[in-house]
Amino acid sequence: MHKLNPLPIRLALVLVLLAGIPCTGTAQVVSSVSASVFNDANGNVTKDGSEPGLGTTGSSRLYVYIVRNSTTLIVDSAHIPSSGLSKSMSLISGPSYTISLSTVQYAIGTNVSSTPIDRTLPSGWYHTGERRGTAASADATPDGAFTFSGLGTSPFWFGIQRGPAADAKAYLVSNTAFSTTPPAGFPDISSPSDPWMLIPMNDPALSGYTTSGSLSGSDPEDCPLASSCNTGTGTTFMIDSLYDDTRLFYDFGGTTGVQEVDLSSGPFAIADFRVNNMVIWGRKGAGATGRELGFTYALRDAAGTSGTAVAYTITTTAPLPVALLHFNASGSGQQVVLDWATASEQNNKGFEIERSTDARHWSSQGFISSKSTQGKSNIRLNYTYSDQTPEQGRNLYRLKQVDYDGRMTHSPVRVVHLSPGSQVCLFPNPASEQLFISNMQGVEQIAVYDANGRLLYRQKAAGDNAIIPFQHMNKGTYYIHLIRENGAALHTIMKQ
Ligand SMILES: [Ca+2]
Ligand SMILES: [Ca+2]
Repeated sequence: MHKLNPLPIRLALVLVLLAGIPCTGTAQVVSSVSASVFNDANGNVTKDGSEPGLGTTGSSRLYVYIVRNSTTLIVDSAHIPSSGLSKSMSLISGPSYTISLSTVQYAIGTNVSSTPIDRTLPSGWYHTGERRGTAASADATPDGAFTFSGLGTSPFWFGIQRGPAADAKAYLVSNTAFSTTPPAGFPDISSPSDPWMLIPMNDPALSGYTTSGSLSGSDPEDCPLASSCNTGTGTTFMIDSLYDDTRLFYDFGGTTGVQEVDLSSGPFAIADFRVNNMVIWGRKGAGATGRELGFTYALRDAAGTSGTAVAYTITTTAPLPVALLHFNASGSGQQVVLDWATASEQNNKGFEIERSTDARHWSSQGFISSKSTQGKSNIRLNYTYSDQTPEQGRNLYRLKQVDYDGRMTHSPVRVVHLSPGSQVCLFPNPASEQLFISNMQGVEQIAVYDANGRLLYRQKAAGDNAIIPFQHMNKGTYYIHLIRENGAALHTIMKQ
């Protein structure tokens, strides 16, 4: 096979280059320039000592093109060798040129107004900026193109680098790993009307990854090994979005202290991330499959490029306990009425009513089934229960919320005192011949008024019961005033 002599080819290329230079017919001033492409890990558009030259982005070769802006023609080009430093390219005098970096090959003489130079870098690669010479200021827009005028021999510098990748994480956690007590220095965001629970990000329950619960990822320049950007490695993470029912708090230390992750003005940056400084809150009722807790986050590398946001998801084995909006107990005559409401329910079978007089021994009084559909609700549901047989004196009540899978959670305890005086009984009503009053413990006087407020009758109470003669009363309304040392009660009686 005949082997070509490379020398004539090089000569032919020079001729082609010269043919591409527009001739104005006047004397031409010619200078030669070169371009250097380097891996700008820290994004400062300066080739720092440890930043190598680059001739390719992976499998893609790199080229630079010089376009004379007045004609929009490519007047010279060079391919970048592995050293990152191109051959010299020729310039004639002219007011304005643009030098561009591309992975696409174009012929000299190409008109870029009809065939624009594609400066898009392969996936994962980013321009960090361009400059001419080491002292000159960089182009404000990192886009692989730099417009300049005038001759000179200073090389052109193109910084490129690869973006980082955060690790997607998914945890399955027992809902018992969640707490209602925040770590020291963190605020308690829970309230009776909107209850929440929390898990610190360094909790051992967040397991299954080499970096446990920490945010993590890698970057080809900064931390190339898998997950080697994580807690304590000086890494910046960006919180990109929050799931419903999730809130995050981070302790920045110093004067900044604990801050809530706030996305109202875009992704939330946490520089020099530390796993010990993050607390994850979940709203009660949430957490299980279909209503997971979590957020999305990205890693930001030393050059300032944020990678794609990935999910950090926590699924709890059961929903965080039902969210009780309120729970009240009140005595009314001979009965005690309990009422409560839920803001949301997950897997809720219903509520066992428990009563005690000593806060140690509890007995079940009945069961109220959940009003939700199959235990699941995202709207307010109201419940009532009436205890017709409370004990005299102190009654303690609590709700035992029971899940379909047998798990249960107790509500706070409510106390109702039924004093003997509250059970006074007047009968019959309407009255005809006599009015009987029983259970009058503590009553000192009895007074009877007519509908106009005139006192008709007054007597001292003697014992727990009394009989008031009514046979001479006219038909109508009467008021029976039972007077105690510490107050009085008014009862309305009809005479028929
Ligand atoms: Ca640099
Ligand atoms: Ca990087």
